[in-house]
Amino acid sequence: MTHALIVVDVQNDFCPGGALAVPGGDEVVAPINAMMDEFDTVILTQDWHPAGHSSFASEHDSKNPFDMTDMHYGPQVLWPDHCVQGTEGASFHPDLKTHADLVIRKGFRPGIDSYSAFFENDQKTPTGLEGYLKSRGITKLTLVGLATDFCVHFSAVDAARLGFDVTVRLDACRAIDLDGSLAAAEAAMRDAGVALI
Ligand code: VGL
Ligand code: ZN
Repeated sequence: MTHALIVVDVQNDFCPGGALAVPGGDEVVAPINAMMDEFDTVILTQDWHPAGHSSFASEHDSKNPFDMTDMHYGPQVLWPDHCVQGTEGASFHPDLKTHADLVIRKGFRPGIDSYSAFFENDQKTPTGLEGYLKSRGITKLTLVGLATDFCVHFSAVDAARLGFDVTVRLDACRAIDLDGSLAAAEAAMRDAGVALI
């Protein structure tokens, strides 16, 4: 069995001082670095938006960050501008070990957000990660990183739905937690058959 560690969005903008700081976001770096050598493969994901991305509140008249809107693919939280391609905010945390086999970027299409590392928020446009993992014979995934209730959550649920054996190490994740989103995410992951430890 081939086991991959998927490190989700450990980027400056999700750490204290960043544009969309997750409380304690930088605390995941040390435990993630310590885990890396236990896995056959390490994959990093990177939130990677063009300037003016449609998930940014600044692109919507009379909307503020963390308001909701309706996109053509369904409801969408509007975020502060974050992880703009090529900026310091989009870079990995400087202490994160980045000797990974693959970096998968997501959220680069202007009109659609992508929380999951597998599918964009329309839940059907693939990122290609499924094919990469399956063609390398990887069957088991452990997910860590930011944020527990958005990108880790949707990646874990999609992975379980695609037939991978999925574990989320909550000690190496931190949440945004908007209106109970952390509790809802934990319930959804458990319902999907994800092991939370
Ligand atoms: C994320 C909100 C917007 C995440 C990315 O990595 O969880 N959350 N973009
Ligand atoms: Zn984003």
